[in-house]
Amino acid sequence: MHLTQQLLGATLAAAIVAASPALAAGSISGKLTAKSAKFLKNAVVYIEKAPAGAAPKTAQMDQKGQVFIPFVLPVVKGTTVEFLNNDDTGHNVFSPDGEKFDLGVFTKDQVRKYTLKTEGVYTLLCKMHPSMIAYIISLQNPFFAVTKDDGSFSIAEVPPGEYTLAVWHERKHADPVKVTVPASGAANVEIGLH
Ligand SMILES: [Cu+2]
Repeated sequence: MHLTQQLLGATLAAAIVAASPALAAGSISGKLTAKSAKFLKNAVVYIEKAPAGAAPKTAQMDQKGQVFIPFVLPVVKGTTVEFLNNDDTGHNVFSPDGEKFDLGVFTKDQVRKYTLKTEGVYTLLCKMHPSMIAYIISLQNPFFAVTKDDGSFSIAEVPPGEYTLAVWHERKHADPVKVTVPASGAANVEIGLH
C-alpha cells in the first residue's frame, strides 16, 4: 500500500470516529406475553452481560402497610439498599439467599442499609410478618426494566451491540432471547412466559 493510501485511510478512519456520536445508544422496547395477564407485571427484563454503565449507588426498599414496596427491585451488584420502615410497627428484614443477611428489627423512620455483594436473586422476608415478601434482583449491569401491568417494558440508553435478554419472574420462566441494539432507535422484542 502506498504511503498516500495509508494516510488517506488513517484520515478517513479519524473522520469516521469524529463523526460518531460520543454516546451512541439505542434502546430495547417490548412486552411479555402469558396465558394469564396477571403474570405480566413485576417481571425483570435484563441484559445478561453488557459493558458497565452508569448506575445509582443506592436504592430504596420501603415497608408500608406491612408490604415491601416495591415488590421487585432490580439493582446492579454493589448497590447499597436502604431499607425504610413507614409503619408504626417494627419490621425485620432478612434474606436466606446469596451471602444471606439479617438486618434485625427496626422501627418507624429508622433506616438499615445493606450492600449487595453477589449477583442473583435475594428473597426478602420479615420474621414478624410472614406474609411479607419481596425480591431484590442483583445484576451485572444497569440495563434492566420492571414490566408494567400490561407486560410492556423499555430499557433506555443501551450501548449498541448484540446481547442476550433474560427475564426473572417470581413464578414463571422465559427463554433468553438474542437482541441487537442499534446505534439509535429501538430494538423490539416479544418474550413469552411459560
Ligand atoms: Cu414486617
